[in-house]
Amino acid sequence: YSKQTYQERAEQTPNALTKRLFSLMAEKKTNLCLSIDVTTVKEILALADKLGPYICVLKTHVDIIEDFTYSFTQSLLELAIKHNFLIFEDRKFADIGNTVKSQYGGGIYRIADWASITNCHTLPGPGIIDGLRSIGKSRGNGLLLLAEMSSADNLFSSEYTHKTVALALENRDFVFGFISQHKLTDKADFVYMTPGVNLSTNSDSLGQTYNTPETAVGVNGADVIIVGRAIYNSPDPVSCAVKYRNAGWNAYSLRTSRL
Ligand code: UP6
Repeated sequence: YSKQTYQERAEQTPNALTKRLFSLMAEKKTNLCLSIDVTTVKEILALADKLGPYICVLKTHVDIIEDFTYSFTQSLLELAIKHNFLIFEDRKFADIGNTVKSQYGGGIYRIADWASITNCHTLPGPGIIDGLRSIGKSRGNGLLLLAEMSSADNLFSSEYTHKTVALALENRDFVFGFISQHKLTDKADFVYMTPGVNLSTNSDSLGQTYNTPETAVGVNGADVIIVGRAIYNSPDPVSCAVKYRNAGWNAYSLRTSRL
């Protein structure tokens, strides 16, 4: 699949969410996901409105917002429609099926009602996927499995990653891809989203490690690059987002070129 274009994959996939994502990526010519890890509603909405035209996915950590109210999610959904991007709540669920059901569908956040994408760890076993599916599938949402992480000295082993891929293959009605550092299988057309992307530094002071868009997309086979601080901390987030969008798109164009 790494040589196929997003458009071709949109046409071939039976999964409606994958189809929607690849289609809008092809249409907007962007494989950039903005990780919007700022902590006030005002900042998030302003950035989402300005950067919306250049991104395919907006990734949130809703539990870091200081002044969260549920109406924020409705404003974000309006921007998602206006600019044609998907919303991904990076919740990294990690509990038993019965608990994640309540965490995903309920509480003050009601994540399943506004985020068409969320993710989970597979450490607890398949029950976590079943719990999330029981809330999300009927809403047309999809799940990404954490198969690898960007942080230094993480405890993900290759065996754990392989078992996570096997779980994804067994649950393709709801699992449509991975958070990973590499493309992991040719067996199905999954979406690979890769965090830890930065053009100007290799690491932060708390264990984050970074690759360039060229490495993530061109060498490691990512479909979507996830970029946070490099963009929202820059003095000019719009031109910075354009820079990452172009870098990600160029790497993809080279990867899929058949010349
Ligand atoms: N994230 C990672 N690495 C992973 C999984 N998720 O960095 O393996 C998330 C972080 C953050 C974003 O929670 O929201 O991706 C990366 O942000 P940054 O670009 O500012 O480092």
